Amino acid sequence: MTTPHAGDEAIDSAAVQAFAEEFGDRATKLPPVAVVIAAFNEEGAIGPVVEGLPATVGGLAAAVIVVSDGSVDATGKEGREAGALVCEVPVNRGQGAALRLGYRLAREGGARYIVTTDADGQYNPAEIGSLMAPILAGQADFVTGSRTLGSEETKDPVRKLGVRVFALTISVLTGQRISDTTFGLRAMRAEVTGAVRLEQPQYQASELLIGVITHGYRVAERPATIHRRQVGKSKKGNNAFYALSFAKVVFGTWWRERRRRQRGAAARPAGDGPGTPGQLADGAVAYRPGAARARD
Ligand SMILES: Nc1nc2c(ncn2[C@@H]2O[C@H](COP(=O)(O)OP(=O)(O)OP(=O)(O)O)[C@@H](O)[C@H]2O)c(=O)[nH]1
Ligand SMILES: [Mg+2]
Repeated sequence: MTTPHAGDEAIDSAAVQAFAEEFGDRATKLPPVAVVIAAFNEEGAIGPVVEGLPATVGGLAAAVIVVSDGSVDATGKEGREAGALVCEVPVNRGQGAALRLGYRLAREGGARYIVTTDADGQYNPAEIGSLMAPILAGQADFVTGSRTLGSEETKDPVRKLGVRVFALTISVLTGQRISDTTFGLRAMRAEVTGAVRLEQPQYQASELLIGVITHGYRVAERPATIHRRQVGKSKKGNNAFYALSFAKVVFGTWWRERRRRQRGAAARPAGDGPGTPGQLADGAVAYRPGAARARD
């Protein structure tokens, strides 16, 4: 249940319509996999990223959807020239709002699976296959890459500590062991993005993750790599601001989802409990879907 606010809904609907008008069947008859990228002023970076994505994932054809909101450079042009379907939103709302719109375009266009990556070239497209594998094998609904299980180039100790602290916090709050909560390379069944409540305009990563876990979807992690940004600038803000904003989303979402589940439990017959953990091959952890998947 993605829930944009009233003004957002008008912006999203106009963008969806313009997207369909520009790309016709390419937008409305998507292949099974849609790679969704939020991009803001990523000229020089977005082209090579789109060109570097695989045409097929696990034997399934893939299309690329770039959502650029309020970019003032050639992000949109460069994305189109590289072969992406570009949705341009006139106002800048943030990465979370852009991803939410990208998920909607993917679902409404008929994609069955969604992969996310960033426009800044920090992720390795060759790792998409390993993230999709548990989903295609029917073992998971949502798979996130993990730098803790894989590797990272940053030397920033604050960032490194932050990744671990937030991983521990979300693991404790949700009961799902997770080692990286902000990794931008992810794969999921498309329906997951329509079931989880997504309101955060900017820092959506933990809202999506906590929502997916608390809905009882099967979550897994795979080792993955994060490189340093080579082109352009980070949009994240300084570490302290980011950490505070992120913490607010983590606790706010956890509390909201806890209340949703309590309301759901009160309305459900006994014995209809939450998901239970299971173990996947390669040490990845998955949760089995349970009645916690109840929609609100
Ligand atoms: N459409 C859109 N995309 C955004 C916005 N802010 C960030 N992004 C995109 O989100 C992705 C991640 O942004 P980054 O600034 O690289 O943030 P990050 O990777 O979390 O942080 P760094 O490690 O500092 O790079 C990139 O593809 C950005 O272009 C936004 O307001 N709108
Ligand atoms: Mg980045």
